[in-house]
Order: sequence, then structure tokens, then C-alpha cells
Amino acid sequence: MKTIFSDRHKLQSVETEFYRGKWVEAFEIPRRAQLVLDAVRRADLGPVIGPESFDLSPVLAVHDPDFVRFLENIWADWVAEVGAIPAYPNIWPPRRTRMIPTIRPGAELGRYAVDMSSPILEGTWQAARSAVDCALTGARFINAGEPSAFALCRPPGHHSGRDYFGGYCFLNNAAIAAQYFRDTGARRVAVLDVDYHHGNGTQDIFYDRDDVLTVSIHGDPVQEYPYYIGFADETGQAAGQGFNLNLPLPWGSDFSTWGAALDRAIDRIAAFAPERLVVSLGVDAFEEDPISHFKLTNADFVEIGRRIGSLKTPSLFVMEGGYAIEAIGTNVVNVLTGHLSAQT
Ligand code: SP5
Ligand code: ZN
Repeated sequence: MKTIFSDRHKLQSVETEFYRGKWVEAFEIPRRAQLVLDAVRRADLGPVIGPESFDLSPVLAVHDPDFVRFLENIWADWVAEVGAIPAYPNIWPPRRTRMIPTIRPGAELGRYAVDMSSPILEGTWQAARSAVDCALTGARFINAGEPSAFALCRPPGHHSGRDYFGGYCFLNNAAIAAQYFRDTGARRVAVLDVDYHHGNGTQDIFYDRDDVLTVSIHGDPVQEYPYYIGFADETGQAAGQGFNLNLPLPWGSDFSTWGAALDRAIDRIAAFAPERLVVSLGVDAFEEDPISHFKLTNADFVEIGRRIGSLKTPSLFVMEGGYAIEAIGTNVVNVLTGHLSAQT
């Protein structure tokens, strides 16, 4: 299996994040991607390849143009007004606001950000673009006939919606790849999100569509980020009714529960009969993850990959979360080797 990786992920790098009124040590750090890369190399998973450069059209196929223009330009506008320090929002539009155009960088940040976890830095746009390029390059390998590929994306993407960013995410790498599959001939595409957190951005992007099935297994939003979305009764709307499946699970869930949810997810995906599968691969459901509350073991991740492989659908794995630094590489490689073992 090929891995697609770009060093430019390092351009998104912060030491601290704001949590419960305090600046704490950041969880989403460049070392995460490096450790996954090291583990991929150690496991001899296959070649590691740099991404091709894509223009903005696949990004604009899922994100609003105003939002994309904002991400591209906000750093320069912020520096001109505030200086070269990380750009954070400190005001948000209340409900029933007329979303008329904004000019000042602070107003722009609050307009598009859903939280304070994803500051805009000098290299944020480049880093986010490089992650998209990794996902799209992986999609190309799949289109060329590979049964699977691993886009080692960083920053992650699944919390980024049509016109919002947050949760360490800027551009939705998995959704962009799924749409690219549609635009290059796949009639039906499924996105399976196994990250501990609900894939709210991906759900948002495809919510009214029946050509992209979105399925997410995650911490119950009653207890867990992103709190306001990710409930089981969100099943899609308009043509998309019945094409979004949320499988929220309570804190403390282990593989007896999680694996049963995975089986439901896989049954739904099999019934949909997609021509391509995108897996939002977060490994923060791991028992030692510092910000999560599921109880999956190293070995469970092998089984996840194996069961996904039983679908026999060309599959693009897209890196999302996972913050147990010492285990992130093992857990990711376990999913991928589990998947490979089911391909034969
Ligand atoms: C891609 C992804 O996994 N994004 C996750 C975003 C989660 N944002 C909330 C993080 C809260 C961090 N809490 C630290 C608690 C330490 N005890
Ligand atoms: Zn997560």
C-alpha cells in the first residue's frame, strides 16, 4: 500500500491550545505525523510518496468560495492589522445574524471558526493545501487501480464543513477526496469515519446528497466534542435522507460495543454498494488517548482494518486524529495491515 506524505504539514505547529480557560500543551502536533511515517517505514507497508500539486477546483467542489478565499488570505490581513502572531477568533456571530460580508480579520475569523483549537499561522494555508494534495494523490492511485492507499494527511480535516473550520481542521481532506472520486466517475462513494470524534464537517458537506453515504462512529455528542451535532437522529435531508448514519457511543466503550457499531456501519455501506470508500482514519478511540474516552486496544485496530477490508471496495485511508503519541504509529499501521490482510 502506498503512503502519501508531505513535509509541509510542519507549517501548522502550535505549542499550546486553549482548553477550559487555560493554555495547555497542544495535542495536535507535527510529531504525530512523523511518528506515523516512522511506523509506516518500519512496517514496510510500501513506498512513501510525495503528493502531486492540485489546483483549487477539488477544494471548491466541497467548500464555499468565500471560506476558501478567507483561509488563503486571512494571515496577511491579520498580520497587517495585528502582527505576526497566531490568529484566533474572539467574537462569533450570534444566531439569527444576517451573514453580511465582513472585512476586519477578527470578524472574519469568528465568522468561519467554530472553536479556538485551530489558529491560523503563516503556513496554515500551505499546510492545509499539502494535506489536500496528499488525499487527492491517494485518490488518483485508487483510480489507477490500487486496492488501497494511505493519505498521511496533517492537519486533519473531518471537522471542517462547507464554510467553517475548527477541531484542528481547516480543509476537509476526506470530503474533498470523496467528491473527487465522484467527479472522476464513481457513481456512489462512502465515507466511513472511525475517528473518536464525530465527523461533523463531512456530514455537513454531504448531508443533502444520496450519492455520498456518510457514516461515523464516535463519542456521544451529549458528552463529547463537537457537542451540537453527531446524534443518531441526524439521518440526512432532502435527497440525502437515509444517507447519513451516526453511531454515537458512550464514554468507556470498548471493542465489544465499538465493533458491533462497526458491523452496523459496514452492513450499511455494503447495502449502499459504493464504488469507492474513504476512511477517515483517526486512532483516538485508543484506550490511552489523552483527550478521548473509548477503550480500543492496539489489536482492535488490526480487526478494524480487516473488517473494513471485507467490503472489498477500493479504499482511501485519510489520516485524522489520534493523540497517544507513543502508540499512534502502531495503531495506524495496525489498521492498514489488517486491511491488507483482507485484500488477499
Ligand atoms: C481531528 C480531531 O481529532 N479533532 C479533535 C478536536 C477535539 N477538540 C476538543 C479537544 C479538547 C482537548 N481536551 C483536553 C483534555 C485533556 N484532559
Ligand atoms: Zn478525533
